[in-house]
Amino acid sequence: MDPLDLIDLDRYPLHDLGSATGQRVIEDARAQIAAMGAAELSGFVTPDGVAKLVADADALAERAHPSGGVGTAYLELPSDEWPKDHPRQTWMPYGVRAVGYDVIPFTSPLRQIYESPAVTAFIEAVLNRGTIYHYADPCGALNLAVMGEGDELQWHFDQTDFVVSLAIQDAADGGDFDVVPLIRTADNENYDDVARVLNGSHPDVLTLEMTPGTLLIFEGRHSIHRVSPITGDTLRHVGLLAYDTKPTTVSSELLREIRYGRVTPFAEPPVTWPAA
Ligand SMILES: O=C(O)CCC(=O)C(=O)O
Ligand SMILES: [Fe+2]
Repeated sequence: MDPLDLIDLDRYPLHDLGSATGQRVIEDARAQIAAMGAAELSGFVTPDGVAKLVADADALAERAHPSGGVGTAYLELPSDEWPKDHPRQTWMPYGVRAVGYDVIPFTSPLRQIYESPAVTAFIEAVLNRGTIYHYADPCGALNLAVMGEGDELQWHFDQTDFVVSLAIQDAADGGDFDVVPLIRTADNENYDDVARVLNGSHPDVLTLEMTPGTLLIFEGRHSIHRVSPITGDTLRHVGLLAYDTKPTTVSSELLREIRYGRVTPFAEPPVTWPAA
């Protein structure tokens, strides 16, 4: 299968980025990122493509490793120097299940989209910050994030410059992607505003639609965001496509252990699950 068959090439001509439509799509996405730190590309995957991604995600869900507990918005252990009520000391619950790249079969349409050179070239063109590479971590390069009843992701800033996510299936209730765009800069943490987000009183929280088939190119380092708590039986499925501006970046063993429940990746995606 050609993964471009899953993409709406009339709206997003990945096979011909030099065309007028291709150039306009890139310009629009860049303008969205400049204005709000995120480009939300709805209908990137066709309805037929989404149906294939949903079937694949439902089959892959049993391979997901659950992790959960509490975390801060800064994804690190706070120093004791911060007062107890400071955003750096504010702990919030999270729960998510992750299917790692090493267990996603070669035939998976999500994997094929991620590995498509045309998809990488498109994201690279939108970001306009030089060459990007697939993240070199054997577990972290591509994830299917599966979230069900009770799962959520706490308010946080990402530690990478950008994240690309592909919305596959919505939860019945909750599971919204909430964001306060560009709330901090490299030189101004803006803790007062962050505190308002964490205590629920910030007036400018945006909820991004993320209808299935949407590709979101998101600069999460300066835009605080969360996935709201999920209720109901329908799983929320999101593909997380990781890239880096360097070709060799990998995750720490600690992160792998927590997120995937293993430090050593599978050499090849297992054919059956549990792996023999
Ligand atoms: O699941 C999502 O939509 C966002 C995930 C996210 O924020 C992250 O992995 O850092
Ligand atoms: Fe994030």
